[in-house]
Amino acid sequence: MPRYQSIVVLTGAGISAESGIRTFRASDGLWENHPVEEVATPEGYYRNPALVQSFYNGRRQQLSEVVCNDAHKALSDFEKAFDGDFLLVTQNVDDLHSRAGSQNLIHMHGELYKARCQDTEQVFDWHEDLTTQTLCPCCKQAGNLRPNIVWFGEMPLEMNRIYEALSQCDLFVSIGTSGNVYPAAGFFAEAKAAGAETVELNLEPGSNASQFDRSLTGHATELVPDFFN
Ligand code: BV8
Repeated sequence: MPRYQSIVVLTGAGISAESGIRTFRASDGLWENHPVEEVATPEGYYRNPALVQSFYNGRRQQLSEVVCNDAHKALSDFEKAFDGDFLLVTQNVDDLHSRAGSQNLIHMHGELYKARCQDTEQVFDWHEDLTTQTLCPCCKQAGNLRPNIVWFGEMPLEMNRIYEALSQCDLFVSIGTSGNVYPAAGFFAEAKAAGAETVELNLEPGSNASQFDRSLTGHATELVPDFFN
């Protein structure tokens, strides 16, 4: 790999697909006949909190049955050996990058293993089911605790830190994302404007593939270790 000073990597559901976590496209964006956008929105939550809680309980439970794959591990190994600036931004809400050992990591859409009090905004580690009857640890009220997930229409997390890194990077690599969800889908353009080389590693070309300097297609567990070796 040529000498880069500052690398930003963006991952999407495709990097966890070979660990057995379904992507949004694979499920045609539906869950039990509910469009993901409907279930993964504040409106959907307030309309039917029990349905949305069970959507996330099911995905949180699945995390105990899956393990990280060679793509997650290759990113963690590269970060440890790289002597420049490295930031991994994931759209995924699973914990597989953390389990693989990634350090400088931002979960811009939140995490399944976190819950947030809607009154105090306090965030808690949360590994069990969340229901509308769950008592919030800080205000001791039922119904106040929600998944610490960024839903459609909500502000993604740590955007200033992400844009700062994009404005400084000389390599931007997008892995396993269809490039349909903003603002993540626009990150490559921010990096390009900063003069970075842009690379896409994906099973099939994403919606912005033609605008990347390089777009490599294949399985993440093959592409990522090859690219970051
Ligand atoms: C915001 C948490 C303001 C929930 C998620 C109209 C036009 C443009 C934008 C909008 C619009 N209307 C509304 C918007 C904004 C909206 C948006 O983009 N909507 C889309 C639907 C048009 N965005 C928002 O609301 C965001 N907030 O904009 O706030 C703002 C703006 C700027 C700055 C500050 C504030 C909030 C979006 C967050 C929503 N929450 N997740 C949950 O996970 O349950 S998004 C959710 O869907 C995922 O997190 C993920 O990000 C997204 C799915 O995307 P991917 O990860 O790409 O997954 P997908 O299945 O689509 O693709 C998988 C890819 O992997 C495929 O390409 C496939 O080929 C590949 N693949 C498969 N297997 C493999 C593989 N690759 C390699 N190897 C394999 N084995």
